[in-house]
Amino acid sequence: MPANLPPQYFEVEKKLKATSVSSEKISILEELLSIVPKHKGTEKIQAQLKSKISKLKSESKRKPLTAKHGQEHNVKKSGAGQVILIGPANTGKSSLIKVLTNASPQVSDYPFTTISAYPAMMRFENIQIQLVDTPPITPDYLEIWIPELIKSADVVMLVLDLSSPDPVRDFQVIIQKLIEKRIELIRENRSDSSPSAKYQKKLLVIANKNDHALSPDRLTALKQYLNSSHQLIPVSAFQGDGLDLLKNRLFVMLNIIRVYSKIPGRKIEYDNPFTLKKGSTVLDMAQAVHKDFSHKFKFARIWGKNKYQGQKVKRDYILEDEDVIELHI
Ligand SMILES: Nc1nc2c(ncn2[C@@H]2O[C@H](COP(=O)(O)OP(=O)(O)O)[C@@H](O)[C@H]2O)c(=O)[nH]1
Ligand SMILES: [Mg+2]
Repeated sequence: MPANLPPQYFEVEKKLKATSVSSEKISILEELLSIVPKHKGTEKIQAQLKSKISKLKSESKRKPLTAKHGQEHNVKKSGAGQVILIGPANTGKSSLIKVLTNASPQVSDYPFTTISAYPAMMRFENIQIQLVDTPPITPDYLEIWIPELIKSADVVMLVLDLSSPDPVRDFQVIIQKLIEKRIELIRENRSDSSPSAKYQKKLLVIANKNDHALSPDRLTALKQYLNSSHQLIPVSAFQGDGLDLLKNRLFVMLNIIRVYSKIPGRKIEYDNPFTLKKGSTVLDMAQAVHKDFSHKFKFARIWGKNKYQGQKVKRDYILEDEDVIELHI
């Protein structure tokens, strides 16, 4: 049976030859796979595309994933979670990274000052959260690797600018650009995705430059537009307003808990918690402490909120944020 590929397929295929960056190749191959009509005649092509994608993906996993001078834009994950900052040009993404972390990315009035992915660590209470700065997304330009970074991030922070004439329009442009890449930014994890979206990511909207003279009206318009469909926090990187709330929100959105390991006769290391997914059990904690502990585990004692202190618990006990666990093996 003939494959009958649409002309669009061959257009996209040309882009494949133009790049040597594996994350871009993966993205193009996925696009080709979505274009190929799904019938018997194209089964072989579909299988070839899928095998190329999985080969590239496993290769890129083996490589050291650091942001190298504009070549690979994969960022090695670090800390308790990864948050990617995206948005139009000059909204203050790099300025926010600067005030939230110890890093010093370049800040300027010119668009495209940030040209690569730039990771930096933000302290929240006793944990570190990774923030990743990115170049701007504009109506005509979206770096091919940004959607890839979004797909692997835990949370997306979209930074808007209250000194821009129309922040609502700015928001719509970014959402639309990502929908074209089949990425839907949502308030919380939802199962009812829109039919065209393949990837969903949790979104926090930040309205920066809340210090600007015209910001109140623009903030009102943005609030009305987003309504309850997205979480919005007004901030000012200049004045520091809203930054504590921002950090708290990110922590909640990462869906993690901090658990401390107690070893009899030793001090509890409150500044060095284990971070686990919400819903994790005592057994997950045992595994995090040492991979052999899950086999040897007998019982645990627990200290924390809303429980008998030192209570004996079994392996399937569900942990809460800031619980202290003494493992008995
Ligand atoms: N008024 C005001 N200006 C800001 C604020 N944050 C950043 N800017 C300015 O906005 C411009 C762009 O900032 P930058 O961080 O480079 O934006 P990016 O392109 O999104 O990374 C610079 O001139 C900053 O000084 C803020 O909170 N208030
Ligand atoms: Mg920047």
